[in-house]
Amino acid sequence: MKVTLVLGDITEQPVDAVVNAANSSLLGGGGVDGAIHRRGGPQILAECRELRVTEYPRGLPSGQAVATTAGELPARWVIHTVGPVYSPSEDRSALLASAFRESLRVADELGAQTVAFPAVSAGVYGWPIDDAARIAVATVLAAGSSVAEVRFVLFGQREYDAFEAALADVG
Ligand code: AR6
Repeated sequence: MKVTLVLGDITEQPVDAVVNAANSSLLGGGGVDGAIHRRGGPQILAECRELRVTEYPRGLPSGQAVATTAGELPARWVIHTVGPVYSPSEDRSALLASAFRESLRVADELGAQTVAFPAVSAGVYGWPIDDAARIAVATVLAAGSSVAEVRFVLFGQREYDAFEAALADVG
């Protein structure tokens, strides 16, 4: 698996699957979630509503992932995952790792070759970026996925630098 870094907007990435840092409701929100629904159009939300009626009546639990169409995005699928809210008093890093691992498991099921990830949990959910980057990079490299390219799409230079350092650390 090749891991690449891009400074930019994940909604502009021509990849097989874009990962969304969603919340358990699957019904949209701010940050990257808001951007994906805005740029992807109403088809994504319609499928999310359907998932709430069928598979996830109580919402998608933290650490899990599920796919929908990508609507009007230049991708085939959106893989919605829910990262944990950062807690300074409780170690939730296993849930953050699970969000990346489960997203790749869904990508493998779909047959996706290229997958773009944002820095899940590192925005509204408050995860310190250096630690979030370390967990993200280590988890995708250890996942044993058939995905050919994982592209981390970072929205700011600080996030990009953190991922670059995390990637350098693993050699
Ligand atoms: N492309 C790439 N990265 C982005 C984009 C974009 N268009 N927009 C924001 N980011 P966040 P979370 C970065 O808050 O912390 C939502 O309301 C952002 O700078 O989107 O997992 C959901 O509905 C940050 O580095 O996700 C949930 O309620 C990273 O994406 C909650 O936020 C993640 O920030 C999830 O919080």
